[in-house]
Amino acid sequence: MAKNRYRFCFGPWNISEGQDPYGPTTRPPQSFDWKLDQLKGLGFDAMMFHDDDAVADIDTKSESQIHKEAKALKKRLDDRAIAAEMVAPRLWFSPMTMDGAYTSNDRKCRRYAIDRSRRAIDIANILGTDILVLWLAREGTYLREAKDGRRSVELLVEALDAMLGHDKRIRLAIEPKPNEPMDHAYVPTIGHALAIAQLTRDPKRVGALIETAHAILAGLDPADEIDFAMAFGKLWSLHLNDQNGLKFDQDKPFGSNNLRSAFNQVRALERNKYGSNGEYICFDVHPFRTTKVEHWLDHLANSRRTFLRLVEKARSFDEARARQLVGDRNYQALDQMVIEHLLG
Ligand code: GLO
Ligand code: MG
Repeated sequence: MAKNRYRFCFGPWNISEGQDPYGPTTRPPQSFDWKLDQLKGLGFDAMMFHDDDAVADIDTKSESQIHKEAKALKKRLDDRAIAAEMVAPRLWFSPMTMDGAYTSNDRKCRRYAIDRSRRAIDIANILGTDILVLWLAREGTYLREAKDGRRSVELLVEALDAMLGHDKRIRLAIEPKPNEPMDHAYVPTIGHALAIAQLTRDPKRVGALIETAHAILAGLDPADEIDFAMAFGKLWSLHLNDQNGLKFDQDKPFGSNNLRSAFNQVRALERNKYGSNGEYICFDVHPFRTTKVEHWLDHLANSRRTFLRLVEKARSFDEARARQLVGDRNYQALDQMVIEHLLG
């Protein structure tokens, strides 16, 4: 496999138990330590953390207790030479985030969301990462009339400003998603994320995380989203996976549904030199509900393997020939050339 600069990560939630809205779990839960122990053997280097993956029951704990537990986790990570790629405040579980977090109509709930985000930043500091990921899960509406869209943008900016003010080094990576759980989300695309960044007190520290499935759900080409964010120097993390059309968020293995789209995402990463500033390739993938316990790491290993094979495909693609065909406007031949290359 190609020598490459890429480093990989996943989150503890990516070794999941198989529940869906219509049925219970199909695999028993695994301990966090077991998940950590699998990571290196699978060829991964880092782990992503929700704030409460790092410090369980975070809402019931004092600041000093949170710091103490985060430090203990940092030691366990160091002992295993595992990095923390990012921390993300989980702002969609608590009853306080039922109607949104930063854009809740209830001031007390908005305060809760900002306080919790500040604690997540403290955890990121302790774990040695300067990236706070913001998947704005419930920032949107179930029905249009429930919130004021203009006011919601202002509230989002206020919240981002509070986070930027809390820590001079933290970078905020917004993970856009157009829907689910909301009918419509306020930050559905990379363009929205980067536009909101411009309204904050420090636009340089507000960037983005692209997830393949989320781009597809927005009707966009994930490779174009990658090129767009990287043209601004703002792609700080990445959730590669796959998605079959406009339905619930599937988090399939990378390349599982559309190999050509996966190839184009890898080509975009290659031409933009993603990873050269230390960014990781994260796979936000889940095992199928049918997956047996003995196979439940395969979606991670397979995603990584497919990615590396596509790096080889991107590097062995005959660029000179492709340029010739582009020059000749022979897209018919270019199309077939890509297909033949992928078929090998
Ligand atoms: C869900 C998101 C979710 C986030 C994770 C990190 O659709 O992709 O998995 O990436 O919670 O914030
Ligand atoms: Mg994600």
